[in-house]
Order: sequence, then C-alpha cells, then structure tokens
Amino acid sequence: MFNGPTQYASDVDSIMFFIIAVSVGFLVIVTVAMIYFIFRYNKKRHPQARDVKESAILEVVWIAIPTILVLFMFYFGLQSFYGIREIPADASNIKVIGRMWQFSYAYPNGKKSDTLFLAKGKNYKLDLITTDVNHSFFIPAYRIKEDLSAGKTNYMVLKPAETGEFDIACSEYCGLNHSKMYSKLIVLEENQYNEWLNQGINKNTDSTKTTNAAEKK
Ligand SMILES: [Cu+2]
Repeated sequence: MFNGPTQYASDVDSIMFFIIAVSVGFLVIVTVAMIYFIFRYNKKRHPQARDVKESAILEVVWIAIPTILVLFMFYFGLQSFYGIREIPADASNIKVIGRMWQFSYAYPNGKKSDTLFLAKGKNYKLDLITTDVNHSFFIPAYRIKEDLSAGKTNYMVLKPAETGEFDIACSEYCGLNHSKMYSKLIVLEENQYNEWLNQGINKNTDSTKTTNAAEKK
C-alpha cells in the first residue's frame, strides 16, 4: 500500500496504517453507539430498565472479531520482522562503528567512510559495534533502529529499494554531544556504487583520511 525506500519500511507503514484504521474504526463505532444509547435509553424516554441476560452469540462475536484482528496485526508484524532478522546468503557485510560522537563505516574491501554508502537492490548485513558506550543506529526513513551495545555485536539487515539520501541518527543518549551524532546514508545505483567503493582504495580518499585521523587519536 505504501511505497517506502525499503520493503520493510513499506510493510511497517502499511501495518501502522491498518492498526490506526482499526483503532479509529472502533473509536467511531463505540462513540456513536454510546451517544445514541444516551439519548435512546435516557430515563424520560425509557423509564423502565430491563435486566439484560447474557447472550452467547454476542459474546462469541466480540471475542472472535478482535482476536482475528489482533492476530492479523501480529502475523504481518512478525512477517516483516523476519525480513530484518534473517540474513540473506548474498548479503555484504559492513561494519558500523559508533563512538562518542560519530558513526563510521568499514566496507569488506577495507574502505572506510563517515557517510554510509549502499547500492540499490543489494542485501546488506550491518554489524553494529561500539568502541565506548551504548549508541543506537537509527535510519528514520527505513523505520529501522538497533542498539550498538558495549561488549556485544548486534546487526541489522537491509536492502535499499530506492536511491537517495537518508538521515542517520544516534537514538540512545550517549553523552554530551549525543544530539549532534548524525550521519547520512547515500544509496547509489550499483555501477556508481562499485565505482565509489573501489575509488581511492589504495590511495587515501578524503573520507578515509578523516576516519583514520579520528582512529589514531
Ligand atoms: Cu550515540
């Protein structure tokens, strides 16, 4: 239903829309019924109250319908969750290194950068590592967020479906300059990406220099 920059983002938006639609639907049904009953069964119009006995059909209906709806939500949520936990066999491995207060990225061929570069339509497994405290790697447009936990390597799986520039933020308070801990994701077409990836891999590119300089400190 929604067209996001990844399949996962589209799924999350569709499920979110479904949940909100169901919630608003029930809100309207309950509110309208309540207001109607206030008028229809007020004391003047309906002076004699009647004792209502249990109704098996009603009880089955109001248990069955919400159960089906929440199972539906759970099923689609779980399906899309597998999409970010199961590692595809052809996934490239990129290291995301968090430190106070910047993210940097290390590619399989040894290249490093301060901006995350990915190719459209490719599978990636990002290994999330922190060199100091806990951080959290958040790509809002991708609807994906995962902690960088001290002493442990977490991961996230993603597959960009669109080229473009996307914000990356640290979303776990990690000290003084946490609010400035932003980075960028740039998704390129595959041929452009390969060109970028192999560019200056023997010499030093600008981004490599800054990363190396930061690491030497
Ligand atoms: Cu941080």
